[in-house]
Amino acid sequence: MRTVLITGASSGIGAACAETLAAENYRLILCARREDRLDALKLSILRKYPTCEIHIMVLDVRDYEGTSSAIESLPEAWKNIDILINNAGLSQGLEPIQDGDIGDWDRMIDTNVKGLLYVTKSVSPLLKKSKTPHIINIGSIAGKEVYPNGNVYCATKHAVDALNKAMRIDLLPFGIKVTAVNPGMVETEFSEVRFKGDTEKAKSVYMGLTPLNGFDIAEIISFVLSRPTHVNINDLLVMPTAQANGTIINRNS
Ligand code: NDP
Ligand code: 8X3
Repeated sequence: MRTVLITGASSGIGAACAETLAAENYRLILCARREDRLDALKLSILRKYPTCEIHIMVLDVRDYEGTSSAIESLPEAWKNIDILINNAGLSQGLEPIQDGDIGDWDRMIDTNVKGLLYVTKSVSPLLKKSKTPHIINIGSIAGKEVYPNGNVYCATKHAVDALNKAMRIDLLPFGIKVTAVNPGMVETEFSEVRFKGDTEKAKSVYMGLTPLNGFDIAEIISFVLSRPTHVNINDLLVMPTAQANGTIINRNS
């Protein structure tokens, strides 16, 4: 039975990964800041899969001390982590650079880049002990292209793209697989967070098309994790059929 640590498990892609991997008999360490959400997710997974083993870890990935000590002080039975899904992330605002908000920039850089590094540094010593170690980094089409007003969010996801490649080099001697899964538009709480609770604006992002949902991404991650030991999927870009690239979208589909 493999143990997977998922950051950003309280919502969207992370929560869908938790449910999908529970169905496949993985042991789950679920991390996020919102404890009530993690508790509710744990209960709902246990209702469906009563034998699933779940450990909840409340953490803010921007806090290196908190993150590293939470991982160091995991109960012994939960230290055998095989898989890390670096999924926690967010976008804040959608303005041109000259009008950008410094607080928004800091939150994106601190979460998407520094947070991902802090978690990876803290979990790597445990992954090195696994027979099937694997890191999955959730990047984005925003890490492959830059779109208008996406500036800092795109920069953070380009950094994830670079770190994904860097991890594959640095962790090669330890046999740790490293995969980037880069989605296009996925309907989650992402746009609500980007537009700071403006649900109407968030909904309009997905108007006239069928976006991906969290389970579309979770199923792909499950496939990536199911490859034999000698096979690694390095980098994967997945879009809704109605989305050609970062900006060209068919809203009559
Ligand atoms: P959601 O907003 O639904 O989920 C984001 C998750 O990240 C939440 O569980 C949130 O938990 C967690 N999170 C945010 N900040 C922190 C923090 N400081 N510490 C710990 N956890 C944090 O969005 P998605 O599921 O869509 O996003 C997941 C990932 O997918 C992100 O990296 C995003 O950039 C990426 N992505 C999303 C796309 C989309 O269109 N939705 C497309 C491409 C990539 P909590 O608030 O409880 O801490
Ligand atoms: C999230 C999707 O299109 O806003 O990474 O970049 S997008």
